[in-house]
Amino acid sequence: MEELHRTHPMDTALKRQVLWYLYASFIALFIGTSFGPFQALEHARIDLYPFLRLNYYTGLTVHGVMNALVFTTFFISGLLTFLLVYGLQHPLYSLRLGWSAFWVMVVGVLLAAWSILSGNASVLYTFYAPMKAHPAFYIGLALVVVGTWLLSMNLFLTYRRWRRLNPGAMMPLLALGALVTFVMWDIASIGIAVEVVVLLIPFSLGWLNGIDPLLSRTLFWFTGHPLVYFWLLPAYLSWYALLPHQAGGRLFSEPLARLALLLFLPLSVPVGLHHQFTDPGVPEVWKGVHTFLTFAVAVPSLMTAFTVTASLEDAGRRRGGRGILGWIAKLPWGDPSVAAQLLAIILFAFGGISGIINASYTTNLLVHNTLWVPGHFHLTVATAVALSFMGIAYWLIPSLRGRALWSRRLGVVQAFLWFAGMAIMSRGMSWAGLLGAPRRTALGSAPYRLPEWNLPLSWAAVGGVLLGISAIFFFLNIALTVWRSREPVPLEVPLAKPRHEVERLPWWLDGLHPWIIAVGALIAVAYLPLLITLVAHATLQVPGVRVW
Ligand code: HAS
Repeated sequence: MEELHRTHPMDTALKRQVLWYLYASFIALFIGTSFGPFQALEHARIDLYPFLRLNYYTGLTVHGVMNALVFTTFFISGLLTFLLVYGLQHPLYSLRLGWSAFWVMVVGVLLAAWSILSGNASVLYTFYAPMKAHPAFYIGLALVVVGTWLLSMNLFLTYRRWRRLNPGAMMPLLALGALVTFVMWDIASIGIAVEVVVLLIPFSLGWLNGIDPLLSRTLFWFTGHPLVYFWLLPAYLSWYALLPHQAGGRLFSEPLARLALLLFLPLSVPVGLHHQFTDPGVPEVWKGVHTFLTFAVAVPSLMTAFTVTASLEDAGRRRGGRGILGWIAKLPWGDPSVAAQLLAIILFAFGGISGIINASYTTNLLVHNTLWVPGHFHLTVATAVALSFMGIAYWLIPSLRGRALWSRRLGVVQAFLWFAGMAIMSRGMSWAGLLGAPRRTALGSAPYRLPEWNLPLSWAAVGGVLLGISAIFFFLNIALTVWRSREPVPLEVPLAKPRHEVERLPWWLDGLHPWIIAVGALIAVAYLPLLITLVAHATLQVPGVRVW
């Protein structure tokens, strides 16, 4: 029997703070996912938006902002605070700073939500200029970013104090994963901070005559692509450091896990131009450099596919699995936390492959701005990330509250339903995209709608409804765990042991400094010349538009 790792004997105060981050994330997810079935049904010509007195584009903005930006950010902030403190076995530097970050983010979200729901910011979650939203939308999003910076400061200060007390000690894997995620995010978010503070807020307040759409999009994607790894890395950390133990096995290789996580630091950032292949005004050479680097950033994910599968195979064989694939059936599929994460991993294989298709310049021209792209990102952020986070919530919320999950069976059903719904919906979207159906469009009422889109769009609608039911099961289970569950459980963190204990590591696998220098160098080579040219030629003259 593996030793169960008990948390640092500190704080109910820390637990409360982490729980509030998680609760806030679930409120955002609840609002965001509620709009999902409306989106999918609209595509099948069942438009329920008039009943809400909203339109498709407002609904899509709420859906994208609440799910992709707010749910993820709050969940990651809570989870990584907890994992860093647990990993270091060292108290958080400042609970007050943690709460300040929380409230700054909450105020930001309320401002952005008000501007969207009042019909003043239906600009979708990418808020491309020259669309012009109410200033409250941009100020709100800026506050959310400031909140993440405060939170990362707290994590870095915690680490620094631990390091002073433990000179020479190896940085635990959980802490390494948490710090890599936030260092990468802090560097990446500079792009969006400059875009919002220097361009969009003055633009929306009428202080600028107009905007330069190319400069603003380029700054957006400087942050926009690494953002997807900000979402993904906490899920990877769970797949590497926790899931193997939950499944009954060990981490296949800790050095390989560290190398994969660290590689994301330099490789995540200088790839944003793969979202701008069709933008005139970006020279081909930079698109080529970013294509190369996009293929490079798939490498740590391919390493993850290998290491995580090997760890799970170890678990399945220790549980009596035989033959080439017999170990898969022996994994504990009846554990909702494990089932959710395994299903997330399986669908991520398809999400990753579709990402590589997107990254190829010639095939990107075929799929860009079509429904293929939402087909891709519902397998990545809405499955690999969101379903993994649900799986993590199934052990973390009971552990933090000291009360058992209300229903394990409902959790397993919910995970399978999410898997099925997403597989069907994403297949429908990708199929329609290949037939030319555009994304970000109310297709139900589009006059150019082609008859051959009907079948795939009805697949998307069926998948969307299954996802809606799965979401209801998830929220029900969590709400009943919080309000009704009485069975006591101890705080246990399912930390996986490596197959081979690591006593010493090369210095470059035990610290972030060389990797931070590498990210600076890569940005200087792959982004700086383009950004300097765009700034030098910026013409802030395109007037704002309100297309909704
Ligand atoms: Fe992406 C667009 C390229 C990964 C999210 N992506 C998007 C957008 C989002 C998004 C939200 O190059 C839309 C943005 C918008 O609104 O315009 N993406 C990639 C590439 C990867 C990739 C190359 N994307 C992600 C992840 C996301 C995400 C991760 C969220 C978390 N993406 C693109 C491109 C576009 C794009 C273009 C622009 C498209 C356009 O034209 O607009 C790679 O990082 C993927 C690497 C992953 C793999 C898979 C590894 C597999 C694993 C599991 C294996 C499982 C096994 C089974 C073996 C190579 C780890 C195990 C067995 C068991 C029993 C469990």
